[in-house]
Amino acid sequence: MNAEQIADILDDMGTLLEIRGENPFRCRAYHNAASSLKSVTGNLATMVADGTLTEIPGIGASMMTKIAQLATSGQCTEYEALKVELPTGLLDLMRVPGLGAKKIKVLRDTLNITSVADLRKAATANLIADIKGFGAKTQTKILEGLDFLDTAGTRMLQHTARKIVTPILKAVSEHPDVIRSSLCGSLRRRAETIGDLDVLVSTNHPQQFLADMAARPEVVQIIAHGDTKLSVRLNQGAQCDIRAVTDAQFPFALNYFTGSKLHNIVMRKRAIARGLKLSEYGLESDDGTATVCRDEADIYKALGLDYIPPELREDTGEFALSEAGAIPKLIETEDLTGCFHNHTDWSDGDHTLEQMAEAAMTKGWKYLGISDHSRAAAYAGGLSIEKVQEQWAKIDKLNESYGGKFRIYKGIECDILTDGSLDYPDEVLAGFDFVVASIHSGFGLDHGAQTSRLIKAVENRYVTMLGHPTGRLLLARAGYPVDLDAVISACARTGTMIEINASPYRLDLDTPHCRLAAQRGVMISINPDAHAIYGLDDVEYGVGLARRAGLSADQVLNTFDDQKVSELLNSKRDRT
Ligand code: DGT
Ligand code: CA
Ligand code: CA
Ligand code: ZN
Repeated sequence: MNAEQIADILDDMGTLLEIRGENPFRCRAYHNAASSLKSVTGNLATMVADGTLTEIPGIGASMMTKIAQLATSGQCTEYEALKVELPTGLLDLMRVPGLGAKKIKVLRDTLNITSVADLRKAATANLIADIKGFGAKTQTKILEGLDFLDTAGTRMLQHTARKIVTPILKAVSEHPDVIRSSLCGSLRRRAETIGDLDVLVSTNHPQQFLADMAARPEVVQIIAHGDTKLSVRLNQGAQCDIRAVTDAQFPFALNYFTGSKLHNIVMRKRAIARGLKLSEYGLESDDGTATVCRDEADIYKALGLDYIPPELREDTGEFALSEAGAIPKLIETEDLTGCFHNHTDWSDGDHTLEQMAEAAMTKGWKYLGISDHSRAAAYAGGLSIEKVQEQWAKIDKLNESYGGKFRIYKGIECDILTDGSLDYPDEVLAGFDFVVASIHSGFGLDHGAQTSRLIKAVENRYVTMLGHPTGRLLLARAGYPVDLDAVISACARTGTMIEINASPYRLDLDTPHCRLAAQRGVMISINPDAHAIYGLDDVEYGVGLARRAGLSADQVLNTFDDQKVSELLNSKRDRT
């Protein structure tokens, strides 16, 4: 077993002991050892053999014995005993948002709940509300948490979906019988998470084409195989629907299968209002006359509308905009001139300042904003004040060497401490070109406290932008409870920008709040939160979210030229 696997088991042991009601210090020892183990850089086997592992804080002699057992045999006596005593279904309960070891202990002691299935049964039967210290509100929270887990189990992140569908799209576009082809569904709309994959082609030989697709090596299982539709399972259990239509039908099918469902319903109603019938096959009047449409734009035109880009098709106001001729010119990846919030090997990134800058130059960017972690984020190699100053000197040197052709902006991803203060004093913050303020701890604060904490941080004049404002991890962790509306107002009032954290694991801000922020005049920054050079490509997902929120380039910081970007970075701190 490697260090990471062992750390996970130690964490599980700590949790199981907590659920058993063990002394908190003893439980914490396991969690501490686990987190120390995760930062071990040397060879674990050697460190176990020569005993140097015990020199690491949090790992004593008895902990090392357990680690040694796990490292060599993948088992450890105490863990095996714990698993016999406590059903491991209890550990699954830790994944339900809002439940921790303490609550799980109570659930087990009072209702003998030892699995997610038990929990669902009890919550549905209204039994949780009566437990002392729980109540109806907690029960509702638990039911919501269970729903969250359900969706998380059946949906994919965008980058996973893209990776799985890419070989299929390639095969489709290279197939000799295919006339036109396109991705459809939620992935074409660049939705934050994806249920299944949808692919459409036009061809004169649908049956031959679908038979060829069914025989592809990527296909793991055939779910349904008809004359015009094939449903298959691909890698990682992802479902893919492939449909074949005639080329005359293609625009209608493309529009229908792109969705969303709610958008389609409005489209059909608009057709009816004009005495027409819209389906995935065509647009017909009552007497059977077909309206010819060569592409999707023609369909929108026939219904009295300007073209609506796929990212806006959610029935969240796009029809009113389209009718008024006010669909914005949405931002594109090519509009980006650089980006902020990137990590290097000074904290927890993989690559050096030089390598990151070079990768940005290769993309044709004019600047790169570096923001390693601040000192409170010790687990991620957060920088001491001395280190910060050292990095500034290094960046100055590099910038000099670029001779004005490229610029590294000095920044930091500064932790917002529990009380809303920042992780460095203002004198230090003032030395950065920009400060991204983020929450990485204290997720447990209640709604009110979390909101005041964020607003207090936003009020600091050196905070240029707010980082991953909801703290959500898509399909893994809901955001912390916070009044984002109030936080966005505070940003608008203080001239603080907000990032779209473009990591496909986060996409944070979410779409509706991004739209709201932009409407209130808050400048948005599309930040990849790159921890390696290839992470810079994640800006693509941020652009997708910005488009869904209806943003044009002038609402996004990193689309301006270097001089304007500098001005915008300084505008808040220059206010009197
Ligand atoms: P997903 O797969 O859950 O991420 O979301 P979608 O939007 O890709 O949904 P999917 O794959 O079930 O269907 C693809 C599109 O087909 C959907 O966006 C709209 C259209 N569609 C499917 N079922 C219906 C329906 O019952 N009514 C209407 N109006 N459209 C539908
Ligand atoms: Ca789909
Ligand atoms: Ca589908
Ligand atoms: Zn962060």
